[in-house]
Amino acid sequence: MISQEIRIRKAEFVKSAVGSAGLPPADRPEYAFVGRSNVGKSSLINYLCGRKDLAKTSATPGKTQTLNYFSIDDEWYLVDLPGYGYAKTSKDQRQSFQKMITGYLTSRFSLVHTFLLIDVRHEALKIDLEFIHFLGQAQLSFSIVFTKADKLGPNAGLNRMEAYRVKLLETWEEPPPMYLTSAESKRGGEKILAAIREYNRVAQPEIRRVFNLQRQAELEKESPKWKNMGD
Ligand SMILES: Nc1nc2c(ncn2[C@@H]2O[C@H](COP(=O)(O)OP(=O)(O)OP(=O)(O)O)[C@@H](O)[C@H]2O)c(=O)[nH]1
Ligand SMILES: [Mg+2]
Repeated sequence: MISQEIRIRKAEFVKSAVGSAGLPPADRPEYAFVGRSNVGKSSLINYLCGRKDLAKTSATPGKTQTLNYFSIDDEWYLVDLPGYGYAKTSKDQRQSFQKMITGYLTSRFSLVHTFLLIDVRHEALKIDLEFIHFLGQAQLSFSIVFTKADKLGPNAGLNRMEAYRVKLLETWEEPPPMYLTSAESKRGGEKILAAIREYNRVAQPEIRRVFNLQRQAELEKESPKWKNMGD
C-alpha cells in the first residue's frame, strides 16, 4: 500500500512527442521510465499513479511508441518512453526509437532522474548492460527498477537483485540505487515515490530559476529593453 502522505493525488496525460520539438516547457522536474519493450514501464506508471489505464499497456511488446508526458500533482512530469531492443520491429524503427530515447535523455535539461526497468526474472542482458553503460557515460542520474517480482518467490527476487548488484560491481565503484517492484501485486512503489519527492525538493527551485531566466531572455529578445527606453 502506498501511504496517504506519499501517494499521487492527481495524474493527467499531457501529450505525446516524437522528438525534442514537441516536448512541453521544461519548467518542472521530470522523470523518465525506460527499459526493454514489455518490461512493464506503462504498468509501473499506472501502479504508481493508482490508475488502471492511464498509460496504455499491452501483452504485445512495442506498445509505447512516443515520449508520453503525464503531469503529476501539477508539480512534476512522469515520462513513459518506448521500449528499446524489441526484435520484431524493423531495424530502422529500432534505430529511430533508440535515437529518440538517447537524444531525449541527453538533452532534456529538466530531466532529474531516469528509472531503468529490468525484468527481475532475466539474467543480466547485454542490451541492458549497454544501456546502463550509456547512462553512466552520459553522467545521467539513474536507478534500476526490477519489475514483475510477483513472478518469483519472495526471496528469489531479492537474490536476483543482489546478483545484479554484484555483476555491476565488476565495472561500477558504486552501483545505482535499486528497487524491487511488482505492478501486479503493488509492491515497491512507495520507495520510488519517496525518492522522487526527495529529488523534487532538491531540483525544483533550480529548474524554476533557469526556466524563468530563459523566459525572460526570450521576452527581451522579442522586445529589447532599449526599445522602450525614453517611452
Ligand atoms: N505478472 C506481472 N505482469 C506484469 C507486471 N508489469 C507488467 N506486466 C505485464 O507485462 C506486459 C507488458 O507490460 P507494459 O506495461 O505494457 O510494458 P511496457 O514496458 O510499457 O511495454 P512497451 O510499451 O511495449 O515498451 C503486460 O502484459 C503486463 O500486464 C507485473 O508487475 N507483474
Ligand atoms: Mg509501454
